[in-house]
Amino acid sequence: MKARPNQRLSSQAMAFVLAGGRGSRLKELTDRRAKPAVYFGGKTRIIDFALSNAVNSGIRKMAIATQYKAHSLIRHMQRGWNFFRAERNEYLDILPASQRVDETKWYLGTADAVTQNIDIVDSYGVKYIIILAGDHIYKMDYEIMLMQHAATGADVTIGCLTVPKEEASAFGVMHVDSTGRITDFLEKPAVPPTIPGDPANSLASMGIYVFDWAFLRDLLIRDAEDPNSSHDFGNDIIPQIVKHGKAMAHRFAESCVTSGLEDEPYWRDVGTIDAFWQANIDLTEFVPKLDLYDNSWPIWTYAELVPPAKFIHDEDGRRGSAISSLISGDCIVSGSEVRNSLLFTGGRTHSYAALDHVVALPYVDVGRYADLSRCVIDRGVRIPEKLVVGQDPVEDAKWFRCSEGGIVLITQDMLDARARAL
Ligand code: ADQ
Ligand code: ADP
Repeated sequence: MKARPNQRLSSQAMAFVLAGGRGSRLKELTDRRAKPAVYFGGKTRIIDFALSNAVNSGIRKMAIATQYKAHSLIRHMQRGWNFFRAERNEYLDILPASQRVDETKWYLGTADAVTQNIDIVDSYGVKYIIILAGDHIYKMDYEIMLMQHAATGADVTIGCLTVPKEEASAFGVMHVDSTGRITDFLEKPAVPPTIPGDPANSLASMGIYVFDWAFLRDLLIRDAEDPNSSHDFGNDIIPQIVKHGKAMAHRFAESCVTSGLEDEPYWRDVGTIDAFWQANIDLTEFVPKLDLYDNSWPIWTYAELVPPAKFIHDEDGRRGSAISSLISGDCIVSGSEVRNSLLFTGGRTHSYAALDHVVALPYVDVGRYADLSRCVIDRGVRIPEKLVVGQDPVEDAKWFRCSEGGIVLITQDMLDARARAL
């Protein structure tokens, strides 16, 4: 592609979104949908954050690699992300595993997901490729990362952030020199090295990578022939470049300051029930760290055309309100008290019900006198009258899934089993 002066680098870049992982730590929430398709924040899904970041950064070419339980994700993409126009040189391709090769095979690893689609990426004619995970909650301007990549002439530029040492084993952990060059990279080390001079923290990879496509293309072709490779970015591709090439770190905290998007860097892998619940509840804070109301950086999604949320009082005329809560369209809060909670689209709460610190996914119906706290309720669940959750951990554990952090996950299957047993 011929670059014109003053052109944003994002117009010469594509985003390749990895959305194929199982996300098994979200338990029953990912029984029927892939983690990127899980609902988050009242009306969006997790993948909307990475895709919105890309669109808001000016990227108009995207590919999304899916494999595990992709139906819900693909349906969401078709409904909400269908505004790319080929006649304006905009593309969004959904790339399910085993569509592109002769033999039936899954994507072996994250790098293989790109390798199997080299011809599609070629067809976009881009100079840069940015690899993203479809399962993180954050706001980030990728143009700033592209500019750093182009300015330093790096082989790869990796988004990174500071994490407490105790959590660092879940990440790729790196050392950088004073110029920001990565001198060492360990994928998910059992004993994570810490930042020199900061023994409590490690520098972790966000799993976001910028490459020149020509460079990555060559590397992937060689990697595909390597019998010792697991064809994964974190395990194979990145360590190899750190050793033999030039890998640079792009610090998320600095990027936030430059872009002005967030006062305090906010990035979450909502990979467990506890983390998922907490990140949703974070949004109910007086001033949440993640601002969903910033019109300059909208989180795009598929939104159903629904009537406004409605609040009506009970027979005594007393209850019927929500406070410190996010209430989506088509919700009816009827004679109940909702606090510090999220009701996603189509939620119904009936008289004398009380909800506190509850994350209720779309079309949840809470029966009269139910008393729920610190729980996540799956889509479409009908909570029976008088159900009490969040007060007696032993009772909760009899019927529902209780997380390490004491959050209760409720699905319809669990409620049906309970109804049969009682
Ligand atoms: P993980 O998140 O553990 O570590 P991985 O499980 O490979 O890495 O998932 C990365 C992304 O790829 C996820 O969005 C997942 O859904 C998707 N994915 C996984 N397997 C796939 C496959 N076979 N085909 C298509 N998509 C797939 C990575 C890096 C670490 C880094 C963390 C940050 O390896 O170095 O610290 O991300 O979260
Ligand atoms: P979504 O996550 O797309 O909003 P659901 O939670 O309703 O929708 O369903 C997720 C996926 O599981 C969809 O692909 C849907 O077709 C499928 N599904 C929904 N309900 C059931 C069910 N009771 N049994 C099996 N599959 C289902």
